[in-house]
Amino acid sequence: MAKKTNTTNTANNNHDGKKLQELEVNRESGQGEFLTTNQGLRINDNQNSLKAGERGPTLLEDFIMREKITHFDHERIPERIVHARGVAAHGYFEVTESLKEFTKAKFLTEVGKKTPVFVRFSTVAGSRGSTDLARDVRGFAVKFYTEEGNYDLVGNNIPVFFIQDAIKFPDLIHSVKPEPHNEIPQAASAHDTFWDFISLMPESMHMIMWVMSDRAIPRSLRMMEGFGIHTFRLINDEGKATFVKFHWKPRLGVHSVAWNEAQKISGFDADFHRRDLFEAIESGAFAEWDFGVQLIPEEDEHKFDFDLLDATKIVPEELVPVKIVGKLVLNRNPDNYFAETEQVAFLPSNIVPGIDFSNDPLLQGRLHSYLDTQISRLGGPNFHEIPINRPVAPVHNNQRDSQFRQTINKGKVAYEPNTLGGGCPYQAMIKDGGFTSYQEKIDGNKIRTRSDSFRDHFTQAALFFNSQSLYEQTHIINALSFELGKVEVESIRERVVYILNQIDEILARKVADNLGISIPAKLALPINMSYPADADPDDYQPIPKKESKVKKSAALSMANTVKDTVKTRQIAFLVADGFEADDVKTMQNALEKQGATAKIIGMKSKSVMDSAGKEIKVDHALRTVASVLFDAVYIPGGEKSAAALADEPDAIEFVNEAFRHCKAIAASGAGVNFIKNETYAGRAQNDQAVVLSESGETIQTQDFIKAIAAHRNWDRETAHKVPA
Ligand code: HDE
Repeated sequence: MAKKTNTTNTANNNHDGKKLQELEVNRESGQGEFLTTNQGLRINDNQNSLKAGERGPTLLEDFIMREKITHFDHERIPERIVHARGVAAHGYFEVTESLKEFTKAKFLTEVGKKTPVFVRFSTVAGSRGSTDLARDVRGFAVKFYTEEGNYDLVGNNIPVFFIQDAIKFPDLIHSVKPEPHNEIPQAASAHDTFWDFISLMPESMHMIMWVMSDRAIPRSLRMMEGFGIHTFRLINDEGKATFVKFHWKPRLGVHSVAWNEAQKISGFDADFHRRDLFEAIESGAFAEWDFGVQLIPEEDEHKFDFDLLDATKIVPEELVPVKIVGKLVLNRNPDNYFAETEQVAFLPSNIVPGIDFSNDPLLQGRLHSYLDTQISRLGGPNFHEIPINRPVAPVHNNQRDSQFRQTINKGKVAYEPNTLGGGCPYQAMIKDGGFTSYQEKIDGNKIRTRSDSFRDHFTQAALFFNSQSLYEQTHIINALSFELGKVEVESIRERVVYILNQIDEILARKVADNLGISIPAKLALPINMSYPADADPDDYQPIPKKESKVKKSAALSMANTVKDTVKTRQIAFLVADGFEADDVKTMQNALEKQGATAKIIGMKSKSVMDSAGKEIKVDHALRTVASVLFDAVYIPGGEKSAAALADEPDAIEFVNEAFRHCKAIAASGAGVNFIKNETYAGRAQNDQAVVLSESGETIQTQDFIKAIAAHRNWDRETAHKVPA
């Protein structure tokens, strides 16, 4: 019997043709094995503690019970300070175009080369058990297990950040976390302390535009972009550097849910994103992204009207296009959430030869923070030995001891230089892959200040807002009105509205109107409180927004995303006894041919009867689900079924809610009567996402598929008022 069992999932070949799993030695299923203590002693009775007599007290001697309970007592480890709520998957990165001209990093230079990866997605503010659908930034952290060592690209789904300097990070996070006196609210930025901080931090405004947009409520983690955010450097064989920004572009497009929907999903299924990723991978629908780079020659560093080192800025794709050079495929779920997803440790300081940092002051602080935080979270400096964190590249050095040391280092030599160990392990020359830092020339005063080139806080915030479609702008206004509406202190709202007015007057006016206030003409407080005590505040005032070289950037609007696929979309088929079996078959076949999934929702949990009296298994009972968990809804024909749905308030609400959330709705035969007589969708006119095929007509499967692929018919929001 094999002691260790490997997973049987899709193989991930790394550069040497070895499987990642082969390098992970600690996988264990217990399948076919005896139950033992942690010392390997076989256990004979796991049901009863050792007692003095049948009804007597339990004995201290019961080392088996004590070992089991002691281990249990210590099962929890501290959750991450931020990004505590996460989900992850294994996969691979494949080079599709060589970057050899720009970098010597081996995992980026050979077309076709595959590097195993582990990717963790997360929300930022909430605790480990919080809802997936919080309005929040999503973490997008990728660990590449390269032959030259682990490379971690620890990014987000939003390409900019709230602050420009790492020293402010603890303040930002303290402001967004639940307020310390009552620990309310969980996983939400809609409260006083967050907006108080933001109102005094005008540099956050570009990020605020993104976080108040639908980007912060993704439909799926598989349908969001990822960004490295900071400017990094690529270094080639000749030692020449090129600035680079990293991008992940989802092959299914960038899609989001509606805010009203997000709030309801949080109630119906707080694990919505986690489940979606897990189920997609289990079903073989692997998550895929294109990997892109924006390359900027060192000589062009000062060519832009913003600073490349400022993490509150993007490089518009109109100025520097994104070049696609690779793809990411997530194809294997972890075997164990704790051992892999929880214990994985990402460090922006994990780099390989061919990649280097820039002087972005946010990045520089991160290079310290991530290593530091793992020491308390994972209990000491040996966390790199945890299987999920181990590089596939061999590790040899003179570091020794500390908590949870796993490696049994041989010999008496733990220092360098040495002769007793033959000088080993020895330093690597550059030709042998030895890492050297890019020799950037620095000549400056040691000084606590920020470059003037970091002072423009509003130009790109305005660029983002102007690049949005009308419905996206409305969603931003609504989100700001929701968040500020939850703020209790009037002066905080006023300060934020004042700053919004620096970005766009209509935006500020609409938010102010929703709040029932007017835009303040000036602020009682200076808008940036974060200048040093003895500095001249004027030197720290943000400058008014400038005329941007790029007026609108298509890449910033989700309206321009991929809209020609229904792959992995979940379609609810709402049925009751007597539904028309042929309708269901026709629609199901058409959808499944395109990679969507039909889910039969019946009145009862087990099964439902079709028009021919045949019993069909249901996927869900209506009472356990809601329309917010699906992408679209279809009502097949069948008089009896349609009549039963008309009698069921949950069925009517299901369709009304899908309609309100601008989803595609289709019906055929008697199902059309149900839609027309009982739901708001029946009143819709010229709505291409309501596809009705009357009795006797051919079912318009292709129109329905097109409407689902378009994701939502957002125009409905202005055309109809639906109280769902
Ligand atoms: Fe993080 N961040 N961060 N962050 N961050 C952490 O590290 C920190 C920032 C990001 O799935 C922590 O291992 C500082 C930007 C992700 O495990 C901590 C600053 C970006 C994850 C930390 C930032 C990120 C983290 C908490 C300001 C996008 C989750 C646990 C300088 C580029 C990784 C941990 C995972 C996690 C510090 C800002 C992304 C405390 C000091 C900007 C995706 O070390």
